[in-house]
Amino acid sequence: MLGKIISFEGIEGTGKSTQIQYLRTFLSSKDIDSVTFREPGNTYIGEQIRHLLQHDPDACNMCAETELLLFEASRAQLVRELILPTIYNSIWVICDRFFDSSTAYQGAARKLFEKIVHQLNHFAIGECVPDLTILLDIDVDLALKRLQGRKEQKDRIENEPTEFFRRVREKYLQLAAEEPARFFTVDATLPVETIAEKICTHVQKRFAL
Ligand code: Z5A
Repeated sequence: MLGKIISFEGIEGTGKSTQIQYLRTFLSSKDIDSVTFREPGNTYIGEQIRHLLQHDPDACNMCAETELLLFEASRAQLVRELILPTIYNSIWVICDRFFDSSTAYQGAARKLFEKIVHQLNHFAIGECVPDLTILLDIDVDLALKRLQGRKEQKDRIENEPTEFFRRVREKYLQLAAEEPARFFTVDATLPVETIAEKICTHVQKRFAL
């Protein structure tokens, strides 16, 4: 049987990485092997693109169209090099962001033409649509506050104004409302363990584990 694909989405600092760890522990308790992939990245090509997109100071003049195409290029490589072989091996894939990020960040926040973003997303992923997408939702100011203590320097996208992240959040909520069968939205202001319990209970029911 094919492994499932579960993606996590949300603005920065919503707790995606934290919750992915809890979900993998839960899956493991059900004897399900899983791997996590983060976007952009994982493949050699994807990691080079990640550096260009986020950390290369010489790429700070990147235009929105280039940004979108680079995210899609990293995604196309990830799907074919790692995600498909993994699910064909009956291993579940947990994606720390996937194509909904491009819809929210490049489509809604950068205001690129939505139809083009949609077409490029589908060109990059092919048939590889997640079985479930978990949206961790939080007020933008609260999420930014959580990240204030971080030591690392802010990357190119993190330096965008608060309004940019408000548009991202709004788009995510709209996507979740439009596709209730795929999305499960959780209030990310709850305590870590409560969120994990909600997610694991949903996954257990959704996939009859
Ligand atoms: N991007 C894009 O524009 N288009 C695309 O198509 C794709 C991505 C795929 C990737 O960022 C950037 O690329 C991202 C979107 C853009 N840019 N922005 N902004 P990344 O991979 O470097 O990081 P991230 O995905 O945005 O997430 P993150 O910074 O790693 O945060 P997180 O994983 O959601 O949260 P966390 O690390 O688990 O938790 C953050 C902190 O909150 C930490 O101190 C936790 O201990 C704390 N935390 C977690 N949960 C809680 C609860 N429940 N209560 C209190 N505190 C909590």
